[in-house]
Amino acid sequence: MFETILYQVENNVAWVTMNRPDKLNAFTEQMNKEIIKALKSAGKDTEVRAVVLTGKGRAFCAGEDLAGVNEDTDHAEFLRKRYNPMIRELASLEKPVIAAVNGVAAGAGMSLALASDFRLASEKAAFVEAFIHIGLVPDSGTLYYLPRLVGHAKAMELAVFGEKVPAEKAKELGLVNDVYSEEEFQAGVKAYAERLAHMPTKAIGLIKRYLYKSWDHDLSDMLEYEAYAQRTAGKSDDHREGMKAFFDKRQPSYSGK
Ligand code: T3D
Repeated sequence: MFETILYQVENNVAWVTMNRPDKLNAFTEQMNKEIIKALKSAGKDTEVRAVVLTGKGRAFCAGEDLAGVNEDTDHAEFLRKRYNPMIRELASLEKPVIAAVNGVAAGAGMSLALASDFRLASEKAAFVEAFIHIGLVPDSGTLYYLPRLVGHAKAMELAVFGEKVPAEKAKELGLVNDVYSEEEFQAGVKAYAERLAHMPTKAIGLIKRYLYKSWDHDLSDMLEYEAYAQRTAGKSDDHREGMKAFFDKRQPSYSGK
């Protein structure tokens, strides 16, 4: 079904693994398309309640495969056709997405991680805003996400100097949620993803949707969005189960509905 990625669903988690390890999982047009297809499929599949994006081999993703870029490349069309739809798909997927950053994430590979809802890093991971080294500007959502994650001043520094940020430093900056030793990385990501996959999925989807809205809406709008979101969440089976479990003094068992 896929040639450049692997896709597997296990314990309510969809694992999307970029699979061009000999090219540090650099993007090709086909890989962009296959990631979009995988995200759409995870969105539609009611069994899937969390998504993990990761890379095969020593890298997470080295950004665009530069072998495909030349003087005739129309960079704007490149982004509109290939990268922007991928980032939009990720942002609009109302299920939690974890970037499991196993190795270097550079250029649009870093953008993909930034657009995810959670970033878990192996101690071997590093983040590079590589664009500047080839005279380009950060794209694929980085100019949106980066300042929101690390603040304007740090975003400017990372984007302009393009220095490699190791995992621990990335955690200090607020770029990643957690760092694991190489040995513990796989099990740590699995536990994190499965924990998310057994939480109230609808409520998580609503949290994601309205946190995005908060970035360009005022308090008054947000109070109204909260009321709307709470009505929706309040009608879910998971709310009913959470309430029942509270009064029964037991752990809730959420269905994601
Ligand atoms: O129109 C547009 O272009 C807009 C779209 C833009 C999207 C983008 O992502 S632009 C940014 C593209 N990415 C980069 O510029 C990153 C380039 N790569 C690097 O900076 C470094 O390779 C890394 C920091 C990712 C990793 O460094 P390191 O030291 O671990 O590995 P390396 O030795 O540099 O690379 C290993 C091999 O992978 C090497 O090939 P070789 O010498 O073994 O044959 C290297 O050329 C190749 N490689 C790494 N990144 C890419 C790549 N080949 C093609 N495309 C790459 N992006």
